[in-house]
Amino acid sequence: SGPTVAVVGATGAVGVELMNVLAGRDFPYRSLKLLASRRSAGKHVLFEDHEYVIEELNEESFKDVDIALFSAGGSISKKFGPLAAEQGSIVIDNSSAFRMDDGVPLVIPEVNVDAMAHIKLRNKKGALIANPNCSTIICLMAVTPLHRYAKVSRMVVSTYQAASGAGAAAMAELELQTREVLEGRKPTCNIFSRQYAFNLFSHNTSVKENGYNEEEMKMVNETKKIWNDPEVKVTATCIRVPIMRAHSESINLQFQNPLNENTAREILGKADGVVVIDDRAANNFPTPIEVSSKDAVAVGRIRQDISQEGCYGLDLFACGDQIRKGAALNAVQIAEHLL
Ligand code: 2RA
Repeated sequence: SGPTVAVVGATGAVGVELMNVLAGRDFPYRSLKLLASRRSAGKHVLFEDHEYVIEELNEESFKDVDIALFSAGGSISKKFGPLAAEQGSIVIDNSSAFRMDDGVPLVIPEVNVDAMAHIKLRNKKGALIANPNCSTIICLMAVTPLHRYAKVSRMVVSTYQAASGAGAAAMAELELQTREVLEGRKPTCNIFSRQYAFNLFSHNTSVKENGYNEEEMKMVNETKKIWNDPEVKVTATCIRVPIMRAHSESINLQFQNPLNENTAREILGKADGVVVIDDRAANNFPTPIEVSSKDAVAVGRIRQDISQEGCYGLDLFACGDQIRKGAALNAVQIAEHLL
């Protein structure tokens, strides 16, 4: 009796994780349809003791599909997302195609689930819901509980982003290059135009007129939309680092009301989807390896910002799995709120 679900981009890193999360959370789908490009069509996938054949995505794919989880890149979302919604599917899109469109909710369930309150399966009406960018999700999971308490007036984020954000091929290239460099061979540079192993570089998205790259402007613009606060000041520097699948973020906050570090630690300790790892004596704080393949965003290095007066500033460090909470888990949690 549950919804019919389609996964668009079923063979990609996020597509595979979407299926892991659907299974892991026992999502009550009545039937599942795996859609991908012609290249992958016909492949057999065993999932939850059932053999699926991947189907080629086309205009007819969304008939009788209640929920369509898209993670196949912006052009596929632009081409098929609205069409699926017109045919009555509720589309949860992982790409940036519709995130800033008025009327398209941009949702992190623990942060702003009210933004999608008007969309339910029982309405029998198609809709588009956008999944925020992974680095935005990880940041706002850590910061929103504090924002609700003391209202953030300015946020400065520096990210250390994993290979998975650039796809499975980037993860494979990082592994290959690491081997090549250790063996004294010239690193193979197909995905990025420079050495990635034992290196780091400014995020690979294009740099705009104002000197910010797309990834940084996503953090700025998506934060304002998700918090429904066009006045909040946000700036970001996004860096790609040689880590497999979890993003790390250094976050500096200025609040309108005072917030002391112990209260902040207490608030975060109770926040859904967040774990606090903040042991100064043991110098034990969040690491990307420890959050990989886990649901929760880990937060630590919680301390008063000594460059700000009184208790109006805080510094934090957060790590979160880019494929999971940064994409697949968040999308499935959105789907759960449609039931
Ligand atoms: C990245 N946020 O990490 C992008 C992926 N969606 O490159």
